[in-house]
Amino acid sequence: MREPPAPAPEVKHLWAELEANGPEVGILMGSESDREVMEAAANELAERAITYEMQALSAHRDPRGVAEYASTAALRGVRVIIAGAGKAAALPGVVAAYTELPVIGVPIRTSDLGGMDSLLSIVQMPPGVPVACMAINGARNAAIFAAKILAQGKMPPPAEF
Ligand code: RP5
Repeated sequence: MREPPAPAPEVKHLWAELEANGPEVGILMGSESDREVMEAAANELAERAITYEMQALSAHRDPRGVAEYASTAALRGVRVIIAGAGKAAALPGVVAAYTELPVIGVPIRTSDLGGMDSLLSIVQMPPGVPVACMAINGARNAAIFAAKILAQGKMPPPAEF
């Protein structure tokens, strides 16, 4: 049998840093001020014994950080990304632009426009770059939806009649 190709010496150290057993779900939020809402997603995943990581990362304030996170998440073992953001909520869409992983967006309720700003920002993705948009503050549903995605391929075959 052929050996798999060895990484080039100049990138070998990057392979050592890869954690293919990373968490199954990455929860991102545009700001620490979103954490209270997004905790509902974390709690739901924890109840279902689904591993996750959670961090605040802003598409507008730290675009390079978002690009790095999204473009390396799959390599670390992440299989679904949940991204919550408010106002001009670019985060889920920008994440989807950098990864082939399914992205679930959670529009955060805002004091000025009630979250309609967040909802419309997340739901109106251009063709080719989909984001699954939950309800305003729908963080728990985002986790349930992530669980359903992760369950694909693990279902027992349907009973024969
Ligand atoms: C968005 O702006 C965040 O997702 C948050 O919902 C909103 C306000 O952020 P902060 O000003 O509280 O950091 O980017």
